[in-house]
Amino acid sequence: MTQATNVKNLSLYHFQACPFCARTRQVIDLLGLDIPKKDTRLKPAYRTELVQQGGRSQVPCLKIETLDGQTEWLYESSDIIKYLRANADILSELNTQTA
Ligand SMILES: N[C@@H](CCC(=O)N[C@@H](CS)C(=O)NCC(=O)O)C(=O)O
Repeated sequence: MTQATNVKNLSLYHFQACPFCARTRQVIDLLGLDIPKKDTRLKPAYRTELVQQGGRSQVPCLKIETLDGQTEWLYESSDIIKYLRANADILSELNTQTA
């Protein structure tokens, strides 16, 4: 798992009606994290990106880009939530980009 201190940018692939996405968005809000969200139903190009680069169309998926140019695609809401909760202090310092 990517060290939070090595994270450059995060984004969440999701869609509104997905309950697992809703749970993940709720935790992001509770933790006060500013993570750009990419709705794969509103913008099919995001779904294509997710499938081609992440390997699966399943949402939610957290895209983790690192300072050394690597990208990790973290699937499963429980794993995403666990990662965000464990690293919230460090991740809240991130200068996130707009989706
Ligand atoms: N166990 C997964 C379930 C996620 C899931 O079932 N997502 C659905 C939407 S609610 C999905 O992406 N379905 C489309 C697909 O798998 O391609 C989680 O907790 O994240």
